[in-house]
Amino acid sequence: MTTEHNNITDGMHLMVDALKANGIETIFGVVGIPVTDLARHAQEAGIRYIGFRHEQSAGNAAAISGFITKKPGICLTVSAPGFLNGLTALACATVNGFPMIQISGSSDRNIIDLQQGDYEGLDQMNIAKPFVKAAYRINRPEDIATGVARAIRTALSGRPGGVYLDITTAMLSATMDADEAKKSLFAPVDPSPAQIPSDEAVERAVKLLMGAKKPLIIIGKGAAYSQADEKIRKFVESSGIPYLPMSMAKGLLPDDHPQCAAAARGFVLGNADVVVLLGARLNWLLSHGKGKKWNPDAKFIQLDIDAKEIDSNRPIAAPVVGDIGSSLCAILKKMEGNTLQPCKEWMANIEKTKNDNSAKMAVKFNSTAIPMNYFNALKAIKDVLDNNRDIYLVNEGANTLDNCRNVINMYNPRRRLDCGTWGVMGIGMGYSIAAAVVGKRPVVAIEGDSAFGFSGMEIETICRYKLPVTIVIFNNNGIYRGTDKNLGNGNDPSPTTLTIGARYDKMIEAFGGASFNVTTPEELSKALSEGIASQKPTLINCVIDPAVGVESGHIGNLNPKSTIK
Ligand code: ADP
Ligand code: TZD
Ligand code: MG
Repeated sequence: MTTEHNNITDGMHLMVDALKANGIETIFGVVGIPVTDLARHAQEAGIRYIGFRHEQSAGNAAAISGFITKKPGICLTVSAPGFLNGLTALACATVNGFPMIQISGSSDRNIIDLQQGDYEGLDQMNIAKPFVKAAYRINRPEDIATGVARAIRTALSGRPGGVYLDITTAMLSATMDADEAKKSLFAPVDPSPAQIPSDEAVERAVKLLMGAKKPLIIIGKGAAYSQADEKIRKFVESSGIPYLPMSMAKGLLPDDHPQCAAAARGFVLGNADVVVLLGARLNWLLSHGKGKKWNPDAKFIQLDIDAKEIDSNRPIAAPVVGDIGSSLCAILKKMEGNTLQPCKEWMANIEKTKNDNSAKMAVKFNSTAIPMNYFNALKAIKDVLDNNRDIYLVNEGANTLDNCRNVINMYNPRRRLDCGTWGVMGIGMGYSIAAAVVGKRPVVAIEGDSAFGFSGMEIETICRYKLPVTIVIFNNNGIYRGTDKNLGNGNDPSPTTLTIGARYDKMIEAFGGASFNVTTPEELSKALSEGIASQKPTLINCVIDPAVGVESGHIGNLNPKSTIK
């Protein structure tokens, strides 16, 4: 409800009313000039406001809440530095295809445009443009409803992404007749319309698929985002085709599904003759579909909402441009009555490879090494999480990321939240907070010690809002490992080295959270179980052998090494 005085309202109140009219339930942000009162009034109006310690984490929270809920996540920032701090997360949302709106207060246009030096003055809208789907500015309260509606439709439609919404200081305090203001409010109709693929495209795809001997489905986070879970399951199961989940698509079908080929990844990529891409880009995460990992003769069927994505890295034999739900519906219909028989030898070879690789993994799991390595530590976590399938898993780091992704099974859709397309560090605490707040379930964050440092101060936010987040820090004293030497003569630590033997668990004690320092799988298992069951902020410092990490984790091939020693 607008707080009305003499039947007058102002930009701030009307902004809140417009967000409410659009079903926005949560704002993530950091306040200051000129948006403090806006946050106050949002809270007053029943929108949940989560105040962070740094805008990047607030932005990350907004971005991932967009992925989880299929509604734009809202990040509120102050002008110039606050805006810029949030911008990394906004750019990241765009790159990942998560719907997010960064709403930022901005300084006096007249002063900015003449570069006369305003308090926190910056031409924010123009700076945001290259990083977002669109940037809009609202200059008058009369335009608030339209500005908010356009931001929402832009964030959600087609390939989702980041939108920047600039709200000027002058607009926030400008007044307007309250009745007119109320009348101006609206929510956009069908902001994310179904995109139906053409009949020819579907026909072409099904024809190619029916001729496949060694078919493979790759499920990406676009498919996870689309929430077409039942159709995806039906497509996979009725076709009998093996599938690979990309990282954030894990759990769309349970990772222990008999058709899951994750444990035979190299084999299936190297040998598949027809590959169906379901909301997954052929970007670096799939070696661009080229090189020694891939069968050079593979043909591709690509289901994507964004026509520009097709042929980006390899020619696509059968593009199906549409939303995943509509496209799969049409494909399933066309496949009715046709039985696809992936060749028996293909299925048997995948099974054999999976079994061989699982046996190798079991040997690693059985390691009794102390200090723990990644595998006996992750095995302890795996056993606990197999009994807590409902949780959100947040994960970042290098070795901590790659090994965790491979070891920990997911059983539910959109529950694995990680570094995503950019492999960015610093998403950990923002993602955890959003998962707890909008996902309304306990969260377990598995963090490299370096990765954690990028957003570590947000443990205060986690404690302040009493969120059910258990953070496990894989503490190996550094970036990739903790044993590197300074190549020079000085006494400084090497570039990859962090504090040896740091006790991250002590940090959360300052804010009233529970803390554990663990050195064995048994201690880790107990602490993690307790943390999850308590539903209270918990931080576990998990001591990992500083020598076992690999430089750059699984992407060492992308890391240029000096040739002159
Ligand atoms: P991953 O990293 O899991 O491989 P990507 O982020 O690279 O996944 O790819 C996701 C793809 O999904 C993007 O190309 C995006 O355009 C597409 N996409 C997003 N939402 C939908 C949707 N609802 N229907 C179809 N495709 C979608
Ligand atoms: N800065 C940002 C924003 N993103 C990045 N990805 C990096 C820097 C570079 N980087 C990685 O790619 S992984 C990583 C950094 C700094 C940290 C790895 O160390 P960790 O994990 O402690 O988190 P492991 O288990 O020690 O490998
Ligand atoms: Mg580390």
